[in-house]
Amino acid sequence: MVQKINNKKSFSLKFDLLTGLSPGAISKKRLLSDMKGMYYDKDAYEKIVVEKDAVVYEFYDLNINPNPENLSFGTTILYPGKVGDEYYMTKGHFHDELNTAEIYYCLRGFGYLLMEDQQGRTEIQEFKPSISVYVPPGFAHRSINTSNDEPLITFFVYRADAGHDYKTIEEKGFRKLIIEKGGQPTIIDNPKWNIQKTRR
Ligand code: S6P
Ligand code: ZN
Repeated sequence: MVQKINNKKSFSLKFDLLTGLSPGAISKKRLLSDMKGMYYDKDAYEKIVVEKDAVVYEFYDLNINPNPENLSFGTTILYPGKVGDEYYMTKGHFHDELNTAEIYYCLRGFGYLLMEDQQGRTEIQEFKPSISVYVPPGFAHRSINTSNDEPLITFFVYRADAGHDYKTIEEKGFRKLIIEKGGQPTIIDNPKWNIQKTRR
């Protein structure tokens, strides 16, 4: 949406249960080329991005006034696919306002929400239709689609002034990854996790 949403007025917005898309808002798209450095298999990434710069996911970032009393919400549509043996995923981020939580609700598909705090504690919750997930304050979060053929569609709600810190994850990555091994989603230690750099 181009205009700031007036938080003194109610409004409603449709999100399609099958596609996750909203006819009333404009989604932000992240292509493979926007994901440089996020996948651990650099060679597989370089190869696939040249072949076809596919859309990995799209999501809504409504223009809600960023005040602590307001909430922002929308859907994320994470398409199925892999880079090497690593499933399509969102970039993942901490909130700038670190102590703000978030709620996800899975509308369609299968996957995981990977979470990690600054002390290195990892939390992983499974996504399947009708499951809601609470992201505690202070945890970076990344969605991962483990289906071969179905989009992972989630609805999210968070404090409108939370802000997004992408830099930390771009520089360090998550400590854990979820990859396909023997046909199954498998949690591994991130071989590229960068212990040298600290947040902020
Ligand atoms: C916002 C919330 C989601 C993500 C979206 C895309 O706090 O967690 O809307 O923005 O799933 O992921 P990312 O990591 O690219 O923002
Ligand atoms: Zn978030």
